[in-house]
Amino acid sequence: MSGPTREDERFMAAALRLARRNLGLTSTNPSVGCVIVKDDTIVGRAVTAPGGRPHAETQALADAGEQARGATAYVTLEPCSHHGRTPPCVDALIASGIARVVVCLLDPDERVAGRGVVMLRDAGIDVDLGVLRDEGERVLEAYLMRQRMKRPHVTLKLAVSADGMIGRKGEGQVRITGAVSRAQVQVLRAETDAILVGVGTANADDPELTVRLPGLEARSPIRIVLDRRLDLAVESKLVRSARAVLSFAVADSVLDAPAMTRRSTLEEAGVEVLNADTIYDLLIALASRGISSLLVEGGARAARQFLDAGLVDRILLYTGPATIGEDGIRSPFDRMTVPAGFSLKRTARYGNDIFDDYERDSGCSQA
Ligand code: AOF
Ligand code: ZN
Repeated sequence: MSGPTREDERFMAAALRLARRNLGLTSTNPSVGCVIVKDDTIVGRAVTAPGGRPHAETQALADAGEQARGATAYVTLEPCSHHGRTPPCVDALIASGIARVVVCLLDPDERVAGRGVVMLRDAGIDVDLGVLRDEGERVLEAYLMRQRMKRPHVTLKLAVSADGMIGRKGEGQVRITGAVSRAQVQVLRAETDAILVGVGTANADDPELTVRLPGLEARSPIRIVLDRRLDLAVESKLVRSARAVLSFAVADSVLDAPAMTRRSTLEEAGVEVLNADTIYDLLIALASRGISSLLVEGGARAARQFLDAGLVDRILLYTGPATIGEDGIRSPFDRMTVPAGFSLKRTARYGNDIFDDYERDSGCSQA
């Protein structure tokens, strides 16, 4: 048999579906999906385990057992060829007697980068590449961004009222969107490595930034506060829970004496303080800590800083039905004034809210 078929797309779609399951749980490793198919039937399947190991292929092979002999493996990322913390998946595939491997994307990791495919072919295994590549790029966008650009993939999420406000001055959290949108955001949080808010929002809203959908609580991401002078309130929920959920405050590299004192207080409470003078520096620091995806949740100033730096890859805009009026805090943009360089990919209705998903145009990629 040679060349990918419609059947291949079906099984790769299944592997991509599996890969989505552990997004946000496997960093620094990508979440990879693998299905093993014999006589048009799935006989083994797996996704990269939480924490990143074992890899998908070895688990799927174990699932398939003897049935792997002569079968086809569908993997969303090129199988690894390196001895990392686990032996190479390529060796396991060869040893299993697999006849063919269908790969969605090559692995840009310099330890792999095409070697996995070469080794499989050298062992006499048929390999097909690039099946459902566009969808694969989407599922693995965070991993690919960190590998290629050495920074995390950045999603900006904004909830805006019908009159373009993100909150009310002097007030804590204002409900702008309905229950369906809010549940969506919880899933988004669960699938991301880290969430960021500005210190203004942190102190005004006192958010927890955890995942509160029953069953997904354990998937709460790392929390980050952009806080140049370390004004984060020590009694905030974020600081009080810092020992349970890893939390960073991002400060200027040069601080005056009072800020240094606040730094010690925050550190004693379990908050890690990162120094970064620009958004780009921050992203590089986060990538070096293995963070591949970052969700920026506001407020207006933090959103603006990321947009001004040209470091937003995707915008998720939720527009609620109510108006806030004169005492509102204006959003950096609304549906009518989305920044240049972004294209609408999808619009949906969630209850009374409108959801718009924008992606940065390729070619506008910066830093
Ligand atoms: C696979 N299957 O399911 C995943 C892969 O630190 P290690 O040894 O776990 O290696 C991490 C690298 O392995 C990672 O950068 C990426 O190249 C690959 N991830 N490979 O064959 C998998 N998650
Ligand atoms: Zn592997």
